[in-house]
Amino acid sequence: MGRNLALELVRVTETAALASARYMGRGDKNGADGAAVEGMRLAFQSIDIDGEVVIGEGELDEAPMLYIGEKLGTGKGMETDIAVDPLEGTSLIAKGLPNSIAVLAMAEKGCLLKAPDTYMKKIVVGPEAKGAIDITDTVANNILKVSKALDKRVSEVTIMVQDRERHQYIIDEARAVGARIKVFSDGDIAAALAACFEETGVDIFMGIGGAPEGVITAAAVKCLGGDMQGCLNPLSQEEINRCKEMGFDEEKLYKILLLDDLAKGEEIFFAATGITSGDLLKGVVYLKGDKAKTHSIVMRSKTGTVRFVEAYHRLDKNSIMTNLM
Ligand code: VTB
Ligand code: MG
Ligand code: MG
Repeated sequence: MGRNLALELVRVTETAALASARYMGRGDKNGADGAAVEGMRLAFQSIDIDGEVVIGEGELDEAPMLYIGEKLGTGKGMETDIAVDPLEGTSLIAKGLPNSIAVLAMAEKGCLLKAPDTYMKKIVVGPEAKGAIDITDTVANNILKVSKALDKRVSEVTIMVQDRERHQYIIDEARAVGARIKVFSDGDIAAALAACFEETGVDIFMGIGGAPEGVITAAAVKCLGGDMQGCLNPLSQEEINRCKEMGFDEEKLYKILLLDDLAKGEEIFFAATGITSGDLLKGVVYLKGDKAKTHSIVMRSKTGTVRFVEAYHRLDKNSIMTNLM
């Protein structure tokens, strides 16, 4: 039963990617996001799960689709928690920049952290550096420990950081120890994924981004055997209130979240499809004759299988796509 699910899920992210890729460079964030959300929701309808969105597009009153608490799937099958980001990187697609993806994670009911919509401080490394990170330690010490674990010179260790003022201290410390730095404008799930694959040349992802994105990232890291730590990082009183409303009281609010606090259990699934080409995934390409090509990753924690799926789609034969065009 569980075995088939991972491959089913990739059809969901493919559909979201195909729907939103049409908006590349058109300056229309909302149009791109809406198309991805609708594509994802339609594709979920035929999957045999009794799923519930735990991380989605907001509360019911904010979003008509893929809202937190929405039921997904046919209702037959495994009870699951689902975390979705149908278009991760709305400004990337709107501007025609790299690294936007359609992404989702699924686990057994109760196994994905119900994270508030606030910031989270995160650090991620791949399997070879598992155990070498400590979010409470300095940037420099983390780099030094990872360099040792990877048997690389510090000058060869590359850390990936989102281009934001709030990350200047990371850049300063990384420069001071002599590490390489790769900056990205948006999309920290894709950046964290890149850190889990040696061939991308990215060794550490670090920074403050969305907490919901942090949970989806954790699911991927679990599947890949990498390591991650997080800590909620609300930046305003309003965000602190939002955390409290979701059960993160004073004591829990600044607790260090280990991988299993973010995503736990036996069965974790992760699927992502590139929308615009990035470090790991190629973007959607439209081909002659009403066809399109997608590039995805799909993983299952129980077996540790990681698949890259290159798919050729006949858009004219896909009822969801013809409806969305
Ligand atoms: C983060 C990150 C996302 O937006 O949420 C970021 O996790 C928001 O940061 O991947 P700012 O508020 O500084 O823009 C993304 O990069 C894209 O949704
Ligand atoms: Mg999104
Ligand atoms: Mg996002």
